[in-house]
Amino acid sequence: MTEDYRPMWTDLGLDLDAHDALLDVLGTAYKDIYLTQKNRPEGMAYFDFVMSEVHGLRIKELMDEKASGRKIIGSYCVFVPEEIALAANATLVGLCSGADFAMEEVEQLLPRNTCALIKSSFGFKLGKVCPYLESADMVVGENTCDGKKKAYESLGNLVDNLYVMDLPQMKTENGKALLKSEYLRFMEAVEALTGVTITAESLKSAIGVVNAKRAALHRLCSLRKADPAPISGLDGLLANQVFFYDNPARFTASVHKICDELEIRIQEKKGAFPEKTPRILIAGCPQAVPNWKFPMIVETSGAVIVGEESCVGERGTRNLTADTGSTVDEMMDALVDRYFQVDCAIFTPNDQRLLNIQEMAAAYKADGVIHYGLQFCQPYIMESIPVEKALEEKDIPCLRIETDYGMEDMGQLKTRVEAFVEQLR
Ligand code: BJ8
Repeated sequence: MTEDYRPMWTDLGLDLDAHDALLDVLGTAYKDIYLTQKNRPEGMAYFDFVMSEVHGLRIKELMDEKASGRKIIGSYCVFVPEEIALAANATLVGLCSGADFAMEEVEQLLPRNTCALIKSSFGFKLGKVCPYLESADMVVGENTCDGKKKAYESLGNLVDNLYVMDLPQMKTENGKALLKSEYLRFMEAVEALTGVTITAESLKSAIGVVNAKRAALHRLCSLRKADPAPISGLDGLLANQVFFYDNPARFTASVHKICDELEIRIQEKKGAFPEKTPRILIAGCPQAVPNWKFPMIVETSGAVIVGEESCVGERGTRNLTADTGSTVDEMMDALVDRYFQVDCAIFTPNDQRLLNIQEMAAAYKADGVIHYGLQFCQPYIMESIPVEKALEEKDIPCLRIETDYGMEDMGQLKTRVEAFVEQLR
């Protein structure tokens, strides 16, 4: 890190010893997993820098924003619209949930058979190691899966600024009406928090900013369709992870910069892996920072990941919001239309997700799909069976795996992935 941020972390109430230990593990993992990759695009240096400063400079920026009167809103789900936060002069950040921490304390509040992502969000709070959570003026929980829904009841006892958003479970007109009323309620809560009234102008501009961010990732995704893949899956995932933390305009510019470089690499047939390397699409649960375990296994087993059907990936960024509305209400409808298309497995039925996976597998010329399920995640594990069937119909091999954030199953996973990759050759 470029500076001594310890006074800032102390002010935020972090446990400095625990936080040092976390940064130590994170730094080593990043070095071992990311910096040992070969043939990386030069533009990844920006993302390396962001990661090295993810608890440092970026937090300092957020603290400076707070000092100037801006509010910070933390979120655990892609259903929380960043556009509404930005339109009210607030900043939305993703909250840490990608590593095990303080598990003994966590398991006093949550059953052991809770998914790693939920346990992690509690661990970062109980261990006092997430500066994003501690700097947030509002923490948004959402009624998605049962695990999260019930966990927020307990999280409400740990944070005093939890706001819970209800979400539909069915893609019906009633479901859409619920989403709209919840987005309007969220808008009011954000306005109350910031003291800023959202106007047609501010909402339009916010939609533009978030659309630009997503469009930059669309460009990156489409470049990953090339063979040889110009960028590794690990690096592609990293860009998708940084999406949740970085300053939006800077993120957009940095992604375009790397895309310019990738276009040249494609022309020169320069890849992160050789041409004809088996291509894998990952589908399933989100992989939040610093959950790099599974892509690392895949990409050290002779395959390259060319896309992520995940909320930290295409499910989260797939659609843009129409920016043709001229009133706040019209634009809120446009936001509802956009977010209502997110094909999270909490919806029933969720056939569109199967079609999206089939389409993605074809578009990315994937030789196989690996369905990534976090242990105890009922919605995605249940859906992995229809996903496998839908892929069978298209003659696309599918491997379903279940894992967590621990390292105990690394050997077993590697053996299964290697066998799968061998089958794709
Ligand atoms: S829109 S995927 S970010 S809810 S892994 S906590 S589903 S038991 S994360 Fe998600 Fe929003 Fe849906 Fe996306 Fe539950 Fe499963 Fe755990 Fe999960």
